[in-house]
Amino acid sequence: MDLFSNDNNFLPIALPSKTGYDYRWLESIRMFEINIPNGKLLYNANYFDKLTSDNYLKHMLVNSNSLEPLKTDWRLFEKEKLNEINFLNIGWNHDSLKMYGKDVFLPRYSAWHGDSDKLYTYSGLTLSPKPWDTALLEIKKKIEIPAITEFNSVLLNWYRDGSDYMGWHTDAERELGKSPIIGSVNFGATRTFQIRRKDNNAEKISFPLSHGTVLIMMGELQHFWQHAVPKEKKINTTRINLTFRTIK
Ligand SMILES: O=C(O)CCC(=O)C(=O)O
Repeated sequence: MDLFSNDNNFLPIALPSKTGYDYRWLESIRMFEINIPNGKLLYNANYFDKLTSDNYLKHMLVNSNSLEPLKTDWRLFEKEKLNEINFLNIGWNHDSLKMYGKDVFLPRYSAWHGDSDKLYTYSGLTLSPKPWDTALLEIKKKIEIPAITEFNSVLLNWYRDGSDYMGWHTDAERELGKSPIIGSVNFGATRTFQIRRKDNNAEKISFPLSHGTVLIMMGELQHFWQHAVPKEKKINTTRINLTFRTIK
C-alpha cells in the first residue's frame, strides 16, 4: 500500500518515502510503521472515520451554556470566562505559566483526564486528573490495540484556531518512564506536526494530523527527537489533540 494513494484516502504528504526513511503498512493494526533513526512512529491518517470523528469532536466541546461547539468563537473565553462554561464531558482549563514574574496564558486550552492516582507535571504545572469519560475510554481502548500498551492518562490540547500552537519539546518527563509510548489522536482542523532531531535541528519531518488521524510515538523517539505544532494563521477552525500516556 502506498502512503500517497488516494484510494486509501491518505493525504499527499511528505513522509518517509520522500525523506528516505523506511515504512511499511501493517494490516493487522491498520497502521503504517515508520522507522526513523532512534525512534519509531505508527501512523494512520484515517484511523477514525469522519462521522465518528465528528461525534467525538462535538462531544468534547458540548456544554450546558448552549454554546455551539463548532460555531462559537472560543478565543473570547480566556481563563475566568472559560471557567464559567460548564463543559459536560471534558474539564477544559486555560493554564498559565509564571514568566519573569508575570502570568502568561498558554496558547491553547487543555485538560487532563485519567486514573485518579496519576499526577503529572507538564510545562511546570502539576496536574491531577479529572475522571475518565466514556468517549475517552472508548478512544483509549481503540488505540491501545496498535500501541500494544495500556494507557492510564490523557492530556487534551484544544487549539482554538491556527494562532494556537505548541512549541518544541519532548514528552520525556520522569513519570513517563524510559522510552514512553505516546498515542496521539486528532479531531477537527488539520494541523502540521513536526519532529526534529535534538542533535541536528535541520533534520525535520512534517506530518499533517487531520480529523481522525492517529500517530503513535515510540522507541527512543522522546530522547532523540523534539516535536511541535507551529502556528498556522490561515486556519480558522478548531482542533483537539489527545495524547494518551502511561504514568508509571
Ligand atoms: O497537538 C499535538 O499534536 C501535539 C501535542 C503535544 O505535543 C503534547 O501533548 O505533548
